[in-house]
Amino acid sequence: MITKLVMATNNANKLREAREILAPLGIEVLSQREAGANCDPEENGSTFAENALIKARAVYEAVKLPTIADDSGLCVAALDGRPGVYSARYAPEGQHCAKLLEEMKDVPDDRRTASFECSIAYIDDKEIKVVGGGCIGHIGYEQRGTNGFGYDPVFMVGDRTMAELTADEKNEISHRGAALRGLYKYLKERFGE
Ligand code: ITT
Repeated sequence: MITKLVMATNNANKLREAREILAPLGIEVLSQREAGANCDPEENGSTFAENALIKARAVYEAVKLPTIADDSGLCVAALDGRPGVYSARYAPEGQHCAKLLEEMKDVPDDRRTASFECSIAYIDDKEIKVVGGGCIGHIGYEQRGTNGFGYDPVFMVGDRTMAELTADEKNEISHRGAALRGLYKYLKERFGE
């Protein structure tokens, strides 16, 4: 079984969550910086999978070690799936939740469904694999909680926001947790125990 992966990301929260989820499975995650890469390729794909591949390829070419990349975002039904692949670019830093709440202010309870989506691309010297995960919830009316990052304070699962969950609770149900567990299954099938 593989024991080390490089993660192609500049997002420290994604890196932390990937480490929390993969460490108990015996996989150490190095940041791209720790692996000696400094990449920030243009994410011009039209799907999460395409963008994950763009990021994974860029870092793999630099480090030539098994590499993963996460592309993820929030899809809101009432907004026809926006912000989707534009989730990071939806608003200036720190203003994403406020902008979303403003856009959703007249949307009634039964039309506030949303999902977090995540694609993880894996590349090594022989194979490329993309796995995905999703998490369904709804958009609240105010920001609540201080855990997590990004849209977590407005994304409700049941009666709590994702930012009110502990790290373990989030990882158990999150889009990223689901995708990384899919990656682990693939790696196990390929490399054995
Ligand atoms: P890298 O491309 O360097 O990995 P990024 O933050 O730019 O980092 P993305 O392009 O994949 O990542 O954008 C994803 C955005 O979607 C991210 O900035 C968050 O705003 C949001 N997002 C993704 N996963 C999330 C999560 O678990 N909780 C809250 N928001 C999330």
